[in-house]
Amino acid sequence: MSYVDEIYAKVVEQNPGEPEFHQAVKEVLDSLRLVIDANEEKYRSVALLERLVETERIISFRVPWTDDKGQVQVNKGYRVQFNSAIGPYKGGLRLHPSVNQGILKFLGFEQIFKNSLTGLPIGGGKGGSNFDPKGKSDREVMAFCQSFMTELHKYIGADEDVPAGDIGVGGREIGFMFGQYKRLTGLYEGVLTGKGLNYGGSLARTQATGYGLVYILEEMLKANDKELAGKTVVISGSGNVAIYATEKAQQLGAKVVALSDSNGYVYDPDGIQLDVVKDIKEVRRGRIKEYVDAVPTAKYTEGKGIWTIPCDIALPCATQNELNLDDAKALKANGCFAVAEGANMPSTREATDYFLESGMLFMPGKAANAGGVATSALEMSQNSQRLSWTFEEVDEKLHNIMINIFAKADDAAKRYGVAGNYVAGANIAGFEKVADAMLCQGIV
Ligand code: NDP
Ligand code: 2IT
Repeated sequence: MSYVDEIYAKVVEQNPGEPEFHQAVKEVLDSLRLVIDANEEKYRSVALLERLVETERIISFRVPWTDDKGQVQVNKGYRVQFNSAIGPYKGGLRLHPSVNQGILKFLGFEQIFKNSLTGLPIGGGKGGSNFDPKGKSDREVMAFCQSFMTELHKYIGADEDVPAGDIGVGGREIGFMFGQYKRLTGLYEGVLTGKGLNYGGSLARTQATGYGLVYILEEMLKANDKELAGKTVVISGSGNVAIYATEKAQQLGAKVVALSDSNGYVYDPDGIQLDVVKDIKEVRRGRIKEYVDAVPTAKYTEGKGIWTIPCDIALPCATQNELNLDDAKALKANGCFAVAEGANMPSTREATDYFLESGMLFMPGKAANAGGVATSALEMSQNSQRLSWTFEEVDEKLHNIMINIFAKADDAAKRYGVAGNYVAGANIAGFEKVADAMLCQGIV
């Protein structure tokens, strides 16, 4: 059995009941086959792959908090510290009822390669809780965040592990967590990113993931003699990533015609009015179906089905495995020619394979959504310097980082004879730096 197949079999056997983690490992290992076969002896002798797929540490803890009725509630909290070969652990916190250890391991594993691709000194981590922020009062969210941080603060720090936002964690939650960290430790340091602008946050961090996604999409289109202006775009989700992907796509002359949430999707053939969406989602924390109250010419459909809307470009920006093989076929049949993933692993393996085999342009999440964590690393730099850069400075750095990520993925794919396969290219380029650092640092 090849080294890759051996390791994958072990991962499945030793991590039961964690299908998303298996899926993420399989996708990465499959595309590293050529690199690993070429270095098999070297890697085997130091158990490089065995170490790569094993978390350095997982912290798992209870999070008790009191709801508005005075009832005590208990959630599960986690921090997965996956790999620190190239820098302190870095990655978001997810608050969603679906969160479990396997999902956080898949996200932490992806984060290792994504963070490496940014070119910045950040290792891979992820955390979160099965707490559901939906329908909770601000006080309940604060009570949860304070309790979560009361345990988590023992394991994080500006040079150790720097969490940030992800699904269900935005500026409000980061604020509550930062306040509690400061109160418990007495330290005013860059221990979290995505902070508010008046207490150490970075300009352009809010926009970064969505903007970065569109910047790398532009690079992929340019390299394939296509352009974004005038194209019709469908974007799933209507959270942080989806909103700012819409904003940048619109600024660059594309027409975004659909957005969704976990209940359903809106189709606006005249082009989504983003101020309406921002008011619903960022101000009122409402549902996407409210869009049609403000724009009656748009249509709301309950349930899944967003990928049946005809478009040139699709940007899945909601959650893992939201786009399956049937969706991929529907996109292609309707003329879609490019897909870039704002979310982490939104396409199933079958959908990804279909995109590649049918000749569509496809940019995987670990390259396409890396602008968020890259800008988090820029926030860390500003915190260390005790300086703030302008929006334009940060945005320009972000833009260059995305251009570089495209170049790295493109180059690695070409070096290994799979030109245009940016899945392989991103995995290989991300892996090379981490593997090299692990080899240099000995058996740790
Ligand atoms: P938000 O919480 O701001 O928004 C998430 C959006 O996705 C909401 O519209 C939500 O709908 C929808 N969604 C979430 N879970 C599901 C589900 N199980 N089924 C259907 N829809 C769902 O999160 P973000 O925008 O920050 O994150 C979106 C994706 O991008 C995630 O995969 C995240 O890991 C990834 N990402 C985020 C980064 C960031 O900087 N924020 C950076 C890189 C990647 P509803 O409100 O109904 O739940
Ligand atoms: O998936 C991700 O890259 C994020 N949620 C952002 C992580 C970060 O540290 O900014």
